Amino acid sequence: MVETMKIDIVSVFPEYFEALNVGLFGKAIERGLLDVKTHDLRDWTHDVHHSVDDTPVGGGAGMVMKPEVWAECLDDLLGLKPVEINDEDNPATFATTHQVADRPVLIFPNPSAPLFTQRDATELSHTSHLLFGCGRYEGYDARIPRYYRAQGVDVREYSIGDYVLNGGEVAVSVMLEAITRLMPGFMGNPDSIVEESYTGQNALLEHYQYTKPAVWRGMGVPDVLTSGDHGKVDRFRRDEAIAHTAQLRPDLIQQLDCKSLDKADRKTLMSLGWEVSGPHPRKLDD
Ligand code: 6GU
Repeated sequence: MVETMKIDIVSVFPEYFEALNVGLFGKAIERGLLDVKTHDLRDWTHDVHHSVDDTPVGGGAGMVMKPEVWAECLDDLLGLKPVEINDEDNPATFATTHQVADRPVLIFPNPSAPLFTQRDATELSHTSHLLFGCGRYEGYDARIPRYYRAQGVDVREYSIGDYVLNGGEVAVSVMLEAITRLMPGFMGNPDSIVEESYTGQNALLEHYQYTKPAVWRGMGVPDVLTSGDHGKVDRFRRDEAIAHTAQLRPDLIQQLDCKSLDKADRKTLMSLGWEVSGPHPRKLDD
């Protein structure tokens, strides 16, 4: 028996998520691994204009999504009754607790929130019920995540990168894909997950990949890859991954645990100007 992950997505553009029916994600829905429901936030409005936003308190440009509409929607989806809460006990904060129990996780995409990483995706891939609330316009009333956190819901807010999108829909698609592909049984070949960039504690960017022909338009592939010596191939790829990462993402090298590096890893890093005798690698001044 497969364990189904329930996914609710609330948006003012639910049709955006029709694209989820294609590819591996669509297959996972067909196979019952995912139970995806999209909801139109405007279904929870009561006024003739179906308005979901209002002007910001304190002034300023743009519009902010209203708490009442969101709360009616989220109460329905979470099976909660409205309550008055003691506001002092519930400060505005980005939650940093990371514990997945068998309770729903409510996720709000937010460009001003902490970055969504592979670690978050891995953790959330074990959740049985994910609920995504897509904000539009300038964002949503900050009391919404605070309220549901106070109700015992595991509320997360995430940004997917340092750039601004018009709304949360694209960010939710990104997070959903990153999360669900890590579910047991999602991928045809689970091995392909293991070697990827950003996997595990010791994240490195991947080495270059080549396929046949060995010479294409005059361009060859590194000899070692056709040598048949698997040990040498592994070492070559590992060194290439370390070199790429050191060049493009020195922040990832700095996070490596030196104890997890073998002798050849250390030698490679030292040749690139890194010191590896402390707990984490440290770039020596050039
Ligand atoms: Cl999560 N939302 C929006 N609107 N823009 C973003 C983002 C999220 N992450 C990066 N840019």
